[in-house]
Amino acid sequence: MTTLGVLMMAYGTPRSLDEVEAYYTDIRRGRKPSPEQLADLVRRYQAIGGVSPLREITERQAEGVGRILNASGTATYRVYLGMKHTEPRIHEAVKAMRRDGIERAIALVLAPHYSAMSVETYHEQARAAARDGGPTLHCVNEWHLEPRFLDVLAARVDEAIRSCEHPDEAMVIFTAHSLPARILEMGDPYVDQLRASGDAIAKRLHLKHYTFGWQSAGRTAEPWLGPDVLELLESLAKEGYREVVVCSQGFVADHLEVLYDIDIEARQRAEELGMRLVRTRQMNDDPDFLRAVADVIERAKRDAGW
Ligand code: FEC
Repeated sequence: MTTLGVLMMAYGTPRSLDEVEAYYTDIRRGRKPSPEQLADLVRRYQAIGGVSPLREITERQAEGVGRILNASGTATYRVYLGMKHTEPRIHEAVKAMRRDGIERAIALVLAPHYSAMSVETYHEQARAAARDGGPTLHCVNEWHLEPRFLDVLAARVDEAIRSCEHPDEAMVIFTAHSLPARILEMGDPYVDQLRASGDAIAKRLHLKHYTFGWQSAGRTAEPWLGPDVLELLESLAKEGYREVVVCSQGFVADHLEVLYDIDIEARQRAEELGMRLVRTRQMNDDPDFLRAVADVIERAKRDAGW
């Protein structure tokens, strides 16, 4: 049986505070951050303990998905991890596949919702690296409606609601990373996909109170998708809500944007407004979540006719 490659792609995180400047410069496509911007980012990493757990979690996710795929017996798989902003880079993972004689690979980003400004940028890097000498890539654009993924997400939201003092009165806020608002004029599906997965969860759980907000917008002059979760908290407090459940549905791991932006910044704002904020647990290496990702890959294999 020939081995099918899986190019699993993720954001990447600095290994130590010393690497933050290079990381930030990479995110900014080669433009160094100002000393103030750098200091602010270092401060946020310090606030979550100095380093983000993202690297370790991503590695466990890749390893776990590989184990599940190979146990299913549908093919022999080999998973290669490629990061967008740190080592091992996406192009290095593609090169490693070529070196190992992998001729075909499923490419998947560990982010369920598609945008030309997020998932597509990973795919562009992967395709560029595979152009000369392969492997042939089948890229998965989105997997936000994968049934098993929705099962896990619904269970996490349900668990958080149950931990509220007044579950029937709590407002659920589905959040995702904001992007520049110009994606709306580009006809980008990102916003619709986030609404679709949030609506699907709301339907399953018969949620009476739920809404959508954006988090972690870039610090640039152009308009970003809103409302930002911090502003949303203010309007919800004015409407009389006293408990909110934040589900960062656009992310599948614990990392800076969850551990700082929600757990520290948003929680503090909620407390100032007299509200209690409960966050849903992230997917990390939950076996049911890893099974969902394996399902996505197996379906992609069938779609590719491999
Ligand atoms: O834990 C960690 O160390 C890494 C957490 C992390 C994840 C993540 C995911 C996404 N981002 C997306 C878009 C943007 C855009 C900009 C941007 C900037 C940053 C900065 C940090 C950062 N992002 Fe990120 N992102 C993470 C971390 N991101 C740090 C820089 C400082 C800051 O703004 O806080 C703005 C770029 C620019 O300035 O030009 C746009 C999207 C995702 C979710 C999809 C994915 O995972 O790829 C979209 C995790």
